[in-house]
Amino acid sequence: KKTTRALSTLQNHSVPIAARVTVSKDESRDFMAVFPDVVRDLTNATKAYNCNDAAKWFAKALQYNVPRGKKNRGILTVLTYKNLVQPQDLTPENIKLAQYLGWCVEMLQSFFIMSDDVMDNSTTRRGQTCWHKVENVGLTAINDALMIENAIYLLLKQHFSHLECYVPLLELFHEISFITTCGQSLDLLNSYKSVADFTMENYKAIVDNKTAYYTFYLPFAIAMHLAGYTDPEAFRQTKSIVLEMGHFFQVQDDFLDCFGNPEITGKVGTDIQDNKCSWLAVVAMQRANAEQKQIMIDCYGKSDPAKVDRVKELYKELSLPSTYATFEEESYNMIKTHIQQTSRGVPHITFLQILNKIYQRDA
Ligand code: DMA
Ligand code: MG
Ligand code: MG
Ligand code: MG
Repeated sequence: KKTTRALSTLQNHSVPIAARVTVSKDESRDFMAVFPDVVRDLTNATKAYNCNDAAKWFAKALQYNVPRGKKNRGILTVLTYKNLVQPQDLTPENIKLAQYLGWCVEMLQSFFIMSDDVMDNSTTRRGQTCWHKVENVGLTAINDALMIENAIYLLLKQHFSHLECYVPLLELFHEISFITTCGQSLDLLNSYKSVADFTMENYKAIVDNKTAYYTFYLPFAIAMHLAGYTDPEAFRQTKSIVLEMGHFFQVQDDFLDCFGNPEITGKVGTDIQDNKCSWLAVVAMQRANAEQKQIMIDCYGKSDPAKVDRVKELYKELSLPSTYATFEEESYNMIKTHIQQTSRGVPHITFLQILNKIYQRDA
């Protein structure tokens, strides 16, 4: 069995060799250039099952749902891989493998957001109509999401089954998908509770599971496997840092749901209407006096636009935007300190690049 060799000295954390790679327009363009190959592989596979009409429809669903976002998770996979291997291992073949893995992560993301938009009753995503709201799609979106999810395993088999990392990759995709669905379950179950019962403890369980694992741990861990990492301690240290980043990332998502600009985020928020246990709602309830708590109880989780506005007003009265700014800065500093304390595995610069990319994001 072949393996794409890792630089063994990096495993005990010495000088990062190829770590000067940054997120550039080129990186994004190179990544995008592989997408037509992905669509071709998958439509050919669909046709091979004698499903020609399905192949055509699937190509449409892939084009509409997979490549339109920021592609952070896919590009993160490629960048991390590039940072982990020796320059001589950065062959076109190995880079292409990392890009394929990146597209597998993007497909997982598409599967989750297509399903999430049905469950959250959202209307826009990535600056376009949500797939299930597109004419002649509707609940077909559920099957399309399942096709995209399961197509990940066709790609993995086709391109990775000859490598030693194949089984660890399969296990990671499966395990992290399961964790994410557990998080989505907690997210939905909490939204059936009264806002008065939201707690920061529950919030943490929701966001770590629904977001942090698949957004940050999955890209790092699969890149480490592709680069030949096997030291469990390196995976453990990576996980503890990237889960903190993921938590921070979802707090940002919750803030942007209410206070972001839909022109920039590409989506219109629904957390207040959906009675979500969001960071803003939890902090508001912690801060509110009896009268303000009553406003939350009366207005939160209702679709009436006047009630939604009242909640937003209350968030401002409670100075949540400035609390958020402070939280963001403190989290940034705390994660940075934590990164500096790690001794094994991924070079610090890789984590710092990603942290700097998400710090003060507006989309
Ligand atoms: C994000 O939750 C989690 C997943 C698994 C998509 P969310 O509903 O806050 O996401 P968004 O704001 O993108 O709809
Ligand atoms: Mg959701
Ligand atoms: Mg949502
Ligand atoms: Mg959100």
